[in-house]
Parts: sequence; structure tokens; C-alpha cells
Amino acid sequence: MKKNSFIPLDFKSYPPEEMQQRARDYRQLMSRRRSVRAFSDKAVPRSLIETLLLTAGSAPSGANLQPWHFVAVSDPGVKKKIRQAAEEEERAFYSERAPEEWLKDLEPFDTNDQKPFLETAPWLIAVFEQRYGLNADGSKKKHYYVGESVGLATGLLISAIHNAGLACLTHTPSPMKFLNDILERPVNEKPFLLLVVGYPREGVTVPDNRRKGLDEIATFI
Ligand code: IYR
Repeated sequence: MKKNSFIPLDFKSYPPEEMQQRARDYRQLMSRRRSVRAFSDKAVPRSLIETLLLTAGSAPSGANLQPWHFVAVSDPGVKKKIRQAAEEEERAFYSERAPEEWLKDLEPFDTNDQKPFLETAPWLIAVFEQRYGLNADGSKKKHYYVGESVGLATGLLISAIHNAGLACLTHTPSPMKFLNDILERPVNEKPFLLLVVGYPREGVTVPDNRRKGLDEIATFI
């Protein structure tokens, strides 16, 4: 691999008080992010989705190989196929595959095998992890920390979606292999998750979840 050239870092620094305020503001903003399961059919322009995906693509990744691919779906016919395939897997999940403990843990969320939002929401973003790359000659290119990298990119995407004033749902019908077939993705790509993106349906309610406090999630030494 050719050696990279180095350029000056475009770093912006702030006075300490402003840093504290920015941190509080960002926490405030992100604390309002909630997964929603009922969407409005109000349109969201493609240009907005493009900008959000470019933010996702700015995530750090193993050896900067950027082992992700995003398929943004607005086509109603494709959304319908995804809904049908996802509901088929979900029916098996809820009726036979899921252990009792899992179903019990899901009770507070009132979920079931019906996924109408897969057709209502204006956009579905299928996130794929590239388990390996493909060289021009068809040989395999090793990728590193693929799950970590794609998780980071998806986290940035979720925060960008929220920051832009949209809602999303991280949806993981299992298994998700049908996404390769419907979206015609190659064998080196594995579905990571399906993000449902749009405006929340008016009057939507969300579970009264509690977030862990700092002393539960962090240790200072
Ligand atoms: N994929 C199923 C079940 C499900 C599993 C978990 I873990 C969740 O946090 C939520 C749902 C569904 O989407 O209904």
C-alpha cells in the first residue's frame, strides 16, 4: 500500500466554559432521541438522506477501509418486499424461535410480528458490513474490526438523523439474509441492521424507559 501523505489537522478549540456548555447542549439534544415504531408517511428529501449518509461515512474504521455500504430505499415496491420478508422472519421469531426470556424482556416495548412502518416510513436504510473487500481481480481484501467500524458508522448515522429532526428505528429482523437478495448485494456484504427513517407519526408514544445513571455506566479511577 502506498504511504499516505499527511495534512494539517482541522481542529477547532473552544474556551473551557464553552466546552462545558457544548457538552451539555449535545447531551440535551441526544437525550431526546428515542426509537419510534410508528412513522408518518411525510416525504423526506433524498438530499437530506445523502448528507446523513456522508456523516455516517466519516466514522473511524479499521485501517480506514470503511467496510460499510448503505442502501437507501424509498421505492414503495422494494419497501413492500422488505416488509413481507421481514414479517415472515418475525412470525417465526415470535411464534417459535424466541426463547421465553427474550419474549419477556420485549414485553415492555409491545412489539409483535407486524411491521407496517417498513412501508409507511419514507426511507429504509439497510446497513451492510463488508466482511471482506473485493479487489479488482476478484480476490479477497482483508478488512479489520468490521463490526466495530460499522457500529460506529451506524451510531454516527443515528445521531445525524436525530440532529436533523428525524426519527429512526434500529430494526433487526433475524436472520436478515433476505436483504442481500432483495437489494442485490454481493456475498462479501452481511446485513448489519435496517434503519427505518422518517417523521414520527403524530401523537406517537414511546415506552417510559429509564436510562442508567453515570455511576451505573462509568467508573473513574
Ligand atoms: N426483531 C424483533 C424482536 C426485537 C428484538 C429486540 I433485542 C428488540 O430490542 C426489539 C425487537 C422485532 O423487531 O420485533
